Amino acid sequence: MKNSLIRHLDLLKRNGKKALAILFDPDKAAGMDINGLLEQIERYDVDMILVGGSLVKGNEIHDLIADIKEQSEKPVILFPGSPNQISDAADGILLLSLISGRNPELLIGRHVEAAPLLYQTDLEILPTGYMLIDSGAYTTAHYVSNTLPIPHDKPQIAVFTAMAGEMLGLKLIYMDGGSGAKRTVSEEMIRQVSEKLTIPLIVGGGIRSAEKAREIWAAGADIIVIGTAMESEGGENLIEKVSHVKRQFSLNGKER
Ligand code: 1GP
Repeated sequence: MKNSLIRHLDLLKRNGKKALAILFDPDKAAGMDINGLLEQIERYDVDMILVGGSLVKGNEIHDLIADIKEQSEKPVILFPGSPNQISDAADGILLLSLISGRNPELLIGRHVEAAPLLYQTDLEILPTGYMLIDSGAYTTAHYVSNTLPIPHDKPQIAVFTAMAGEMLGLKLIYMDGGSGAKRTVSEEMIRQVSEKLTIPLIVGGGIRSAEKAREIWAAGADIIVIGTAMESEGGENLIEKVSHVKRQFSLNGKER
């Protein structure tokens, strides 16, 4: 089984380096300047492209990945809302178990459906403990998953949940305020969770500025995900600015 992406992310973490992921939701790609964004992604220090969303149809995913692959060498990783978003055109898949919720379908049910499909692909499987965190808005992810998010001001619940995920053998933890979150996961929650994890911590939801990216990385996130901010004008400049912040972390080592 492939493990080069996981190995790369582990190595970055061990060396105190940060990673940047840009998320494309195929549902919203029509109104976006994907070519312009891909130019910036190639030019600056983006580590990977995530593709997926809560409400995407299978063929949209496949077409978008084919377009990306024509223009970009970066690894493309599926961030699927459902098993119909599996595409062999990508390099890997975040196999998400929604460990913040108590919906058995999203803890293990969909994975059973997906397993025989994944077995036939060359995708690298990245087993990921996915945690939805209350972000001040009722997001599509909350609605579609039919689960309650972890309260924004209860870091200890997040810590214990993430620890359980790592103890179960998951390779990544992803704390997500949901797409377009009004507020990001708190620095305090990120700090407490990252202190207890040895596996890489991904944080996403509501990151719309280089300063916010810096705060989230400094609090202890290893990988940040930016999606919605790419849908508005200025997304291309944001890639340049955030990539500059990321480089500073690499030069300075751990900034915490
Ligand atoms: C959503 O974490 C991702 O699942 C990215 O969030 O779209 O708010 O950047 P945004």
